[in-house]
Amino acid sequence: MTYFRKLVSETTRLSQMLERDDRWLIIINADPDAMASAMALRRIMAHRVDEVGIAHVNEVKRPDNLAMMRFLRIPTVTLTPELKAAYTRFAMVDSQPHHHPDFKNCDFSIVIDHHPTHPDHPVKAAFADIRPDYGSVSTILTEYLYNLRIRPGKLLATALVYGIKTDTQSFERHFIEADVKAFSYLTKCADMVLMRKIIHSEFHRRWLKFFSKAFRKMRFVGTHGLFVYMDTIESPDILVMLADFFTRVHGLSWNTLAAVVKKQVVVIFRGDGIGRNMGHMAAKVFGDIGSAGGHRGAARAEIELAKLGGKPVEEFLYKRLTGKKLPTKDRCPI
Ligand SMILES: [Mn+2]
Repeated sequence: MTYFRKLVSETTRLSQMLERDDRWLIIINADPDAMASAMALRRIMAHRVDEVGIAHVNEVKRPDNLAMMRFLRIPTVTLTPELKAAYTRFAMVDSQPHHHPDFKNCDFSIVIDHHPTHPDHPVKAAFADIRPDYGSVSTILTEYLYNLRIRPGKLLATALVYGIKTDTQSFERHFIEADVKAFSYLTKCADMVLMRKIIHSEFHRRWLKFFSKAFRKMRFVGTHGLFVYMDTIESPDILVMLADFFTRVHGLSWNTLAAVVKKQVVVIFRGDGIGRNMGHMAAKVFGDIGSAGGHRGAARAEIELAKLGGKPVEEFLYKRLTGKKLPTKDRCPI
């Protein structure tokens, strides 16, 4: 057993906690890493205890997360007091008890996580394995499976690969060698067709109408910029989704998507990280009138609609962004 680190004492202690009559509930804040890790822990517990359930405290909305639940058959359900009452023991993966108000009033016996610990909130679980250096909890659970000589089935392996991939942003964000090893080990058992299906589930059908509107209303700014005003919408998530989409267009180096959301003018900035600094741009253009700032590649501004004094929003934003008057649509280069 040389491929992954040895976990003799951990797996022994973990196994000792699993008793025949117990009904375990694994509680998560559902994202790909949490769901994959919960599936792996459930696999470890299966056949050793009476029952294992998975419950999440958040609303799962992202299309890739929903695709993952559907195609990899992840049986997670919304946590309710009634559901909780049906279980005798509680475990948590990819979180710590102080991370979410709905985790409170729950006595966790197992916590496996990779977020940094907080001195004010020590984790008191009987079994706690917290490794902030790891890129994903999916990696930690892969090591547990390996040490317990459990070969992950196709769906579990695919889930763990996707967990590692999302948490490390395909190894663009922090990771350690164990994450790479787990990824390479798991891809041998994973289903890459399902994986692609999940990765490519980026948009909801109900979002398509926003694309058609954005394409109609887009205005190029200079040679590499794009500005789109989306009128009034219900959620800034739509702007983020569109702005992220436009970053994938070759020849555009930055874009700005704006709309009125609940009496606030919300402006989302996305840049390629090479040219203009979006954080500086947001602060410079809107810092005097609202909250504005962010990073080199992504920024945001929010301005109270009332501060515009009834001025047409699109004209106001365009003038601020370009210093020029809003051209009539037929004159506007698209
Ligand atoms: Mn994670």
